Amino acid sequence: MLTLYFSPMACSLASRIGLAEAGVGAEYVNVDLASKEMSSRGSFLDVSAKGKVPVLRLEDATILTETPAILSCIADLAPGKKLAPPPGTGERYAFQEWLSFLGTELHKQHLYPIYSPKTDARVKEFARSHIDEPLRFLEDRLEASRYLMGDAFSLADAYLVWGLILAKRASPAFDQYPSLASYLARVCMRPAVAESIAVERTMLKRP
Ligand SMILES: N[C@@H](CCC(=O)N[C@@H](CS)C(=O)NCC(=O)O)C(=O)O
Repeated sequence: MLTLYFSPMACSLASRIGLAEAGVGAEYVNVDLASKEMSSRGSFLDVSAKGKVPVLRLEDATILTETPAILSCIADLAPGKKLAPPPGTGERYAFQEWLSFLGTELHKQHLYPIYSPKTDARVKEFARSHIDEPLRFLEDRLEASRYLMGDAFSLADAYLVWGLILAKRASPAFDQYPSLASYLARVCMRPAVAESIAVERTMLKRP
């Protein structure tokens, strides 16, 4: 059985969506990111010295970190679902291109500093006031294309949908991006996406 280490509504949501879209069962372990503790399961740092979610533990006990690697792995576990282009094809490099863009240009440059308790106010403000750059690029792409990879949903979209949920809250200018807004609404209607978001939102509401 796979294990996904996650924190509710953190970037690990993309991996939960990936597993749900792939129809791959997993055990889910909730990590407290502040203390790095997992309730009654010890220190998360013993699972991954990086101390960041997501972590995917594979059947053979291999520990996989980094969202682009985890999403690629999940897609390859269920090739029939076509959640990523086959390895070794030119399209697969385009898929990796999107995962890298989302990870470096949107997630780590903007969403992470905006939402992390570790960043100070000036850094947060800089990240917030410059988030329109990647959002504009994504808006142009999704004005021309139904999904990041074209006509078909891929796990790059699983990463983007998480990013847009957070970006929508962070950017006062989000309503300037009609294609992103309609893409977000459309992708959130996919049953696997809707269910994954609902599960994690419920956890946040618990006392
Ligand atoms: N490079 C990692 C980044 C993962 C990451 O930043 N995770 C955040 C949650 S969105 C985290 O665990 N933060 C806790 C911390 O930084 O201590 C990836 O692509 O998965």
